Amino acid sequence: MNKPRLNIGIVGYGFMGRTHSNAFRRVPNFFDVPYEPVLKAICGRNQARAEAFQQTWGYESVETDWRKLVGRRDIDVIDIASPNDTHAEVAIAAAQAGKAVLCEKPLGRNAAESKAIVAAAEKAGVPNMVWYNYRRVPAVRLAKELIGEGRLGRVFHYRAKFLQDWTISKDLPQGGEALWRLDAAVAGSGVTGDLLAHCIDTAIWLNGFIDSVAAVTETFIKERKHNLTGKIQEVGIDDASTFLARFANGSLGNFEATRYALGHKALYTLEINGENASIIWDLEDLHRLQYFDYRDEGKLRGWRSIHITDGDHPYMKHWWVPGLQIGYEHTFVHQAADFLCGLAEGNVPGPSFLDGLATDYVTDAVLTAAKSSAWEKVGNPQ
Ligand code: SOE
Repeated sequence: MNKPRLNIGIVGYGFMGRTHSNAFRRVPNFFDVPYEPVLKAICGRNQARAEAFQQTWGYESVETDWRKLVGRRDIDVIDIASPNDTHAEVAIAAAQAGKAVLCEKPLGRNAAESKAIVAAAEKAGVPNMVWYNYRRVPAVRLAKELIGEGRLGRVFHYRAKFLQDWTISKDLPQGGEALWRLDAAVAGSGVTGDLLAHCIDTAIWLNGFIDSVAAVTETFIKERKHNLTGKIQEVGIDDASTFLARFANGSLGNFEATRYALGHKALYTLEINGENASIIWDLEDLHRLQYFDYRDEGKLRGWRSIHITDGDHPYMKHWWVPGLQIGYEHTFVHQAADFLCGLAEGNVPGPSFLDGLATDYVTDAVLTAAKSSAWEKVGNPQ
C-alpha cells in the first residue's frame, strides 16, 4: 500500500542540512514509518550551492528565500538546519503558516527567543521537535530505560562534559560560513549554547530539571579577524564553560565544555551515580554503556561494558545483525523515525520546543552566573 507523502523543506545546506537530509533519505529503508518522507525543497542563500546540494541529496526543488519556502502550500514540514540566528524567525513564521516545525539545537540564541518560538508553536498547535540527537544514541536510550526502571535508586551525582579542540589557534577567524559558531551575534553564545546544551538536554531528560547553577566561563582568545568585515574584532563567545548544578531531585551536577581541550575532537561523556547503580557513557565509544550494580553477587561485582548492538537494545533491531555497530548519523535517522511515527499518532515525542526552552533557561542561567559569581536560579519552562 502506498504511504501518504510528507513533503519536507529543509532550511540550511551546511553540516546539519546534511545530517537531516541523510536522516529523511534513509529512514524508510530501515524503519516502517507511516509516511513516505519526500525531500521536496532545500533552501539556502546561495543558488549554486543550493543546486549542488539538491543534486547530491535528490531534492525536488530549490529555494533561496526561506519566506518563499514557508509560504509554499506543498510543504508539510519545515526543518531548520541553518545557523542559530535564523531559528526564531523561521520557526515562528513556519508555525504561523501551520507547518510542523523541526529545529536544530539550540532552539533559540537565548531563552527569550525560545519562549517566543514556543508561544508561536503552541498558539498554532503545530507538531514540533528540536534535534538534540544524542538522546537517540541506543546506549543513551538504554540508560534512560534503566533509570526509568528504578535500577539506580536515588541519584546523587550527574557528571557531564563535552570537550573539543578546534578553536585553539589564535589565527582562526570568526564569523561567516563554517565559523559562525565563533560569532556571538549569530550563535548566541559559545560552548555553553553549542556543547553544554547537549549535555543539559540529556541531563534534564535523564535526571529531571535543574534548579540552580554556579558557573565560570572564559574567552581565551579575546580578538579574532571577522570573516565578514575583514576586521579584527572582539570575540563575544565563551571558549570554555564549567558549572555546578543542583537538580530538583536533590542530586548534584558537574558540567564542563570547552573547545580548548587539545586532543579531544568530540568527547561527550556522562556519568550518573545512584544509590544502587552507576552508569557511564562516552560518545567516542558510543555503542557501549558502562553499568555497575552494587546488588550483583559480591565476587562478580564490577563494571559491565555492555555492547549495545543486540536486537533487544533500543533501535538496534532495525539495523544489522547483533554485534555490528552503528554511529553518529543513525541518531538523526532514529529521530526522524520517531518524529514520523509520532506525527501519525498525533503525539510527536520530545525533545519538544518546550524541552528546548528548558535547556535554554539553564544556558542563560549559566552565562548569568558566570558574570555574577553567584548561584543563579534556573527559569521554569512549565
Ligand atoms: C560543534 O563543533 C558541533 O558540531 C556542535 O554544533 C554539534 O551540535 C555537536 O553535536 C558536535 O559539535
